[in-house]
Amino acid sequence: MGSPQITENTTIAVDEDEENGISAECKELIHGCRKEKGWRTSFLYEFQGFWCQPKEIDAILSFQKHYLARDSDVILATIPKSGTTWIKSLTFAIMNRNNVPVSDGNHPLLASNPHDLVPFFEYKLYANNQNPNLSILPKPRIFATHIPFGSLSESIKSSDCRIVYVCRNPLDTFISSWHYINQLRRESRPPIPLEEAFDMYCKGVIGYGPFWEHMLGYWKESQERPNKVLFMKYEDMKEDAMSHVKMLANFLGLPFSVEEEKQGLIEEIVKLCSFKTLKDLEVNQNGKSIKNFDNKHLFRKGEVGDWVNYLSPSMVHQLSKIMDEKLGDFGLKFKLCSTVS
Ligand code: PAP
Repeated sequence: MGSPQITENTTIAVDEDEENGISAECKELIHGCRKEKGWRTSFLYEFQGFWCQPKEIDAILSFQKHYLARDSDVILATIPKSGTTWIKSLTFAIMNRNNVPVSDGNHPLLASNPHDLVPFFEYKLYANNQNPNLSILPKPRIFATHIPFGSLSESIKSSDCRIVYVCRNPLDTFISSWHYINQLRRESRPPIPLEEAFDMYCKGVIGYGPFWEHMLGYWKESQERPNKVLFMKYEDMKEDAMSHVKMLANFLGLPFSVEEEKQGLIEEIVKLCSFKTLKDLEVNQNGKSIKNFDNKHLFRKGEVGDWVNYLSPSMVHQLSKIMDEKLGDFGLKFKLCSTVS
C-alpha cells in the first residue's frame, strides 16, 4: 500500500519556465506543434490531438515508452476537475480495505491527500524520472492519469488492467477549472477573465482537451470493452454514492461480501471519502500535495450545478449546443442540476 519511494511532493509543476528542464526530444517535438495561449502557462501545445504543457508532454513521452501495465493494475482516468480526488479516495479505500480497516483512526486517507496515495503518471511518476522502477510498488498498484484514452501506452491497451473513468458535466467542470486555475495564477499573473476562459474551453483549448474528445475516447472503449473500462459520472455518484461504490468494487473484482454490506462498510467508505470529511481534514486544510499549492483548493464546493452562479444564458446555450453536437449522437448526456437537496 502507498509508495514511499515515489510519493515526494512533485506533482503538478507550477513554475513558469515552461521549457526549462525538458528533454531535447520534447523541445524539438513541441516546436513542430500547433500552440495556443494557455490557461496557466504561456502556451498549450497540441500534442497527439490534445492540448498540453511542455513538461506534461515530456512526462507523457517517458510514460508511453516505459510503463508496463500489469493485469492487476488499476488506472483512474479523468479530465481535470471532474472528480479525480474523489475517485482516488474511493478506489484507495475499496482496494485497501483488507490491509487497513476503513474505520481505522489511522487510515491513510485521514492523514494524506488522495493525490499522495494514488500517483499520477504524468505529474509524479514520470515527471522527473524517465523510467521509474514501478515494480517495487506493492500490489494493488493504483495509478491516475489525465491522458486521453488514445494516448495511453500500448501495454495498458493490450493488458487486462482495469480503467475507471470519471467525467463531469462540462458546465461545472469549466467553472471548477476556472476557479482552480485562477488560484494557481494568483502568485504570478492576474486572473483569467471568465469570458476569455470560456472561449478557450469551447474551442477545446484546455489541458487534455477538447473535453468532448477526452470523454468520447473512454466512452467508446467502455461500450466496447465494459470489463476493461468503467465509465462513471460525477453527478450520478453524487446522487447515489452507495450504489456507485458497490459498482466500483464489483468492477475492480473486489465485491463486498454480504457480511461487509451488513456491517455498513459501503456507508463507511462513502463517508470517509465524502467531500465534507476530506475537506475538513488538517492535511487538506493546511497541507500541500501539489508543489507550491494548497490542498484546500482541491475542495471548493463539490456540488452539482454551481455553474448557474457564473454562466450567462448565452454561455449556457453555446456550451449546451457543443455538448449536443459533439456528444449527443453517442448518447452521452449529463445531469446539469442537483436532484438531491
Ligand atoms: P484535479 O483534477 O485537479 O485533481 P478534481 O478532484 O478532479 O481536481 O476536481 C476538483 C473538484 O472536485 C472540485 O469541484 P468544485 O470546484 O466544483 O468544488 C472539488 O470540490 C470536487 N471534489 C473534491 N473532492 C470531492 C469529494 N470527495 N466529493 C465530491 N467532490 C469532490
